[in-house]
Amino acid sequence: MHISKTTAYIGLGSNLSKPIEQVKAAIEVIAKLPQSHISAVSSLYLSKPMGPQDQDDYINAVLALETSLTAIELLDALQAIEHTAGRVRKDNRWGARILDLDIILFGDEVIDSPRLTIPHYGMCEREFVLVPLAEISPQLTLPNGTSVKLLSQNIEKNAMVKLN
Ligand code: PH2
Ligand code: MG
Ligand code: MG
Repeated sequence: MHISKTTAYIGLGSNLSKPIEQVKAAIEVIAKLPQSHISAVSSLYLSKPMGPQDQDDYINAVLALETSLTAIELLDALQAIEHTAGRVRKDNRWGARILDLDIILFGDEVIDSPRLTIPHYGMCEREFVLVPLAEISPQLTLPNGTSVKLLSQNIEKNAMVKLN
């Protein structure tokens, strides 16, 4: 039987406990998810913290995952990976974290549920999401038709550095 796949874009971020290693290790774990395969991985980027400034710079990246998991199944899997990496959920909005895995886009789906908002609510204001996303998928548009490349060209870069 043929099971159709959706392209999900996942944002990765870390600013604790060797962030480059955290992001690379997370990519290896995501590569082993069931019913899924990675089709593109962006460069790693070194970005200034958005939010509280008394925290270290972040390593960010975005990957494309072809998956026949549902969005909620993917969210469960990503939260399990965050947990295994040692992430403790606490009330620190925009604070330091070992590993953050966010579903940025899930095909053309628009989801507004208690656990999941897709497209990711902050993606259009974040250089560390838009630039790596446009790097791996320059033709991509949001469900409302907006060009990701145009958004990435117009966003303030905040001295973000591409590492590789
Ligand atoms: N994530 C946050 C808060 N601030 N700043 C950068 N540069 N990169 C992030 O991934 C990030 C952040 C909460 O998820
Ligand atoms: Mg996040
Ligand atoms: Mg998150």
